[in-house]
Amino acid sequence: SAMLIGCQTKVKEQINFPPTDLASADMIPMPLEVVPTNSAFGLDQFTAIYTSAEQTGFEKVGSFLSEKIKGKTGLVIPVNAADPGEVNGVIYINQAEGPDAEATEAYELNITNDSIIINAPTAEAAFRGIQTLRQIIPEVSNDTLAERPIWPVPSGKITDKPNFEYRGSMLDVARHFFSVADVKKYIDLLAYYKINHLHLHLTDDQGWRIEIKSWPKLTEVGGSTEVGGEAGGFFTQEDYKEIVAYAADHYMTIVPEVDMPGHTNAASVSYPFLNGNGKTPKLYEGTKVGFSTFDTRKDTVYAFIDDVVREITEISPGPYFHIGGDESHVTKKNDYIYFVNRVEKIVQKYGKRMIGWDEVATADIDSTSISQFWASEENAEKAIEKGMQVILSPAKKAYLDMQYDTLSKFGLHWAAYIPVDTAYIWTPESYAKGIPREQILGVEAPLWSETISNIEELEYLAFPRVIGYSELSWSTEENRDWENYKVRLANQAPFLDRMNVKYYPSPRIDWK
Ligand code: TNX
Repeated sequence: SAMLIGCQTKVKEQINFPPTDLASADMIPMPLEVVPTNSAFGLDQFTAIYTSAEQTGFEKVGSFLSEKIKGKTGLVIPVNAADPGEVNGVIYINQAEGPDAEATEAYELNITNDSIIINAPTAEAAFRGIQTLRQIIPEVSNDTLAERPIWPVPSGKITDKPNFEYRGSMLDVARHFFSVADVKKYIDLLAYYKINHLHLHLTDDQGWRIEIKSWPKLTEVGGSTEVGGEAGGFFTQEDYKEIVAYAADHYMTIVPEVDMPGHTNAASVSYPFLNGNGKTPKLYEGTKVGFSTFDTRKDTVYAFIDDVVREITEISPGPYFHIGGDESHVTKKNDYIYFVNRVEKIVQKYGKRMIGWDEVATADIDSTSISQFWASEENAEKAIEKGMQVILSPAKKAYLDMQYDTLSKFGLHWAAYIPVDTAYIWTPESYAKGIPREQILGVEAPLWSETISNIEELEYLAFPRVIGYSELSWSTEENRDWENYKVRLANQAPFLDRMNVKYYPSPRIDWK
């Protein structure tokens, strides 16, 4: 429970708040249940935050909230202050068992005139809850209610939990490299919408972007260029750890991907024994796919992969390791199956669950491995038969690198044009006939980077569509509605502007 040591709460003054409606507040993703009570909590300079004890992680969540309130309102709100001075309203962030013992991200938010109480079983759940709170703090203060500015937070009760446990986006740092700062900015934005996984596509034909200490040429040589021929770049292991830690502070898991046996030209340029065709390939700056492969019948290739998986898993606390496995068009079918089976064992040896693009389900893999559906329903059905869980990333609906329309400055359109409504209007629960709800781990929106090379271009393709995928993965089917969503989306503009996000101003949205 919250501590209130030495806190002098003065008698609450009566403020006549204009009526509010919590149910129509601009929350994305839409919470499970919202019961408005039509009044408000007056957030102001006399508000204080109190949390459950520091060792539970709750105090850190309180500090995060305080920092974000400062960024939005300029208010400096103390956290667990023994002597906070005059206090006229409290935000409590409490550790409390919810009704659903299995829902580690479920929280309740109770907003009255006197207090805001967040009850959550874990700091992770509290973190999800404070994102909701951030979203319902008005963008501007009301300066007519009292002598001081007040941000009236609409009152009522929210009961919330995610529909899917895996809510993700992928960033391809291989075709074009993106800096640690870029990745952190993307994490900030995704976390605001309760996305909890960031999949990093770390290697491809055009570049190897993660330092492997036992194989230094991977980055020295294989990381030196990118699509278009500019200098590439790579994450040192220290950089990567910084990203992992930053993600953890946002209750987000990094999912590392090393794409193989195809998409491996950069690795084979660095160490030519890997491809087995006796030729030393050249660095590749184009955008074709499907021309490279590892030699799947050489033990030294698996020794190499063992080192790579070991070094990356050592600095990846999350449960997953993604082996790619897509578009291995020049690997013979039997070789591909043999390869995936062997690499799955290496991933498991290092204590991780393997994820692969949907083709991996053609191998004889374990039910604990995960198939990422992008194109083939046939492969998805194979995964389902094997009892595997599936992450939904259908290219026609969820690929962030698809152009919005024929006028889009960036992006491809091999799968579809995906305007903002098309991106939102589909049902993960029933998208593919053969994939039952129980075997869907979640939804991920991949951003491939053949056509984008900096954060502004990244933002143009990801925003606003990725905001919709957050709702598709967090909110229940009955709580999702395009007409309702598009109004809430329009009202994200002040936040996106404040965060300096160069989103695509889709003409289908009446931006605020
Ligand atoms: C297909 S989707 C790919 C990527 C490309 C992408 C471009 C998948 C598993 N492979 O190699 O970047 O299309 O949209």
